[in-house]
Amino acid sequence: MSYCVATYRCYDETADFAKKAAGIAVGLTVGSWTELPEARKAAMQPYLGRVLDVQEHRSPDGERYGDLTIAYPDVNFSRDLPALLVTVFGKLSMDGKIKLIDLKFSDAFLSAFPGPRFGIEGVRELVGVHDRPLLMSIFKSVIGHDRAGLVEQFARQAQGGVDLIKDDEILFENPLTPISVRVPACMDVVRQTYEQTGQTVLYAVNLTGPTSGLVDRAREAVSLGANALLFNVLAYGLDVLHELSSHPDIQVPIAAHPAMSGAFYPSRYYGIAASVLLGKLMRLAGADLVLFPSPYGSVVMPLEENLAIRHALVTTDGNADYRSAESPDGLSLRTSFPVPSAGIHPGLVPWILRDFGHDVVVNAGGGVHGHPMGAAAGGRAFRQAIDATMQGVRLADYAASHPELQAAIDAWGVKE
Ligand code: 1AE
Repeated sequence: MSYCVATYRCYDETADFAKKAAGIAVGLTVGSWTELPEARKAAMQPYLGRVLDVQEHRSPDGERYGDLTIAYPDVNFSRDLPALLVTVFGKLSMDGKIKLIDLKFSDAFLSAFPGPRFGIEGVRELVGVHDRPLLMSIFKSVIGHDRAGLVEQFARQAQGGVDLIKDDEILFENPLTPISVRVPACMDVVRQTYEQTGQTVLYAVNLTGPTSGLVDRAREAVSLGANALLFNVLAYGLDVLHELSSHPDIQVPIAAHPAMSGAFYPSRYYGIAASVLLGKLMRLAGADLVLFPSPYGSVVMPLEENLAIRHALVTTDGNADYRSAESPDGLSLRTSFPVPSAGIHPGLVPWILRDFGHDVVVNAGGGVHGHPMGAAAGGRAFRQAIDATMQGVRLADYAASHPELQAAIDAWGVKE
């Protein structure tokens, strides 16, 4: 028998957590176990959930909670994320103060998921950068721009030495710059940049529109030269990401945007932990890069949660973290690039590298475009901040001989 295993945190001042766990294990699998005759019980045994662990705790501020770990037989659900999620947290997600805080998978379940097509190493290979964190900039204020405006903004970003440029997640198919216009236009700049500087830039074009047209639109983007995609995963569903990332015609990296994830992870009492939603599930569904709010910028997530996402995205020792007990083979998925984002400026780079190491993508929109000397200087300021940090030099000292970094520090400071 093989199982996928879910752990829940349940807040309740009076509940018998062991009883609660037993109720979940039965209720989400065979249903009304206690009312069944003995013969029927025996027949249902292979489908019955098992309580693996129940731990009672009190939070530092005095609230009583239980961590309940339950194993669900693989035989109960098909090998896809919707089936797993509906099994382990379908009806239960609406049943009181309960949050899904971890998921572990059987080898049989994992075998249905090729995971990221490129992963960290593959993305590094594409941009030809192996020895430093990557830098991504974000198109900003492009709604209402025509082709010329878009190209100009793209070129300025590329001149700054960024490795990736992503569409803003709110740039949808539109009459002025649909994929058929913006991909050829921006990829021309990618080619020119390569000819002039030898640097390859990935352009993550936002794949949008009705779900039924996504594969065709992705094919169109790729046939027009797109070398990466951006995808608002949670607006569509994790399984749609899985479909795209494993599609034979879509052989480009996919950056997963976290739009709407705040509806799921921030509450102590409800939803799905960030490390599960933006970590394990994004990686399983095939995201090569995963964006999420950092602990330092304009939209914040606690550092502890950031580190848990990072761990889920980059761990290669999946034996403990990804697999359920009956699954000895562990994890063979490629890793996904962590991309802590939102309100990032050069003065935060030392913190990003301290917390994430070198396998991280530094990502900024306003921090590039809002630079006092322009967007190209904005990119350069970030590259200088990365270089300084990697050399162990204080940003303020490095800035003395790097005017772009100095201007960024004057504008936004350095986080102490
Ligand atoms: C968490 C996602 C951040 C994002 O997509 C975005 O557009 C950030 O923009 P800035 O860097 O905050 O301007």
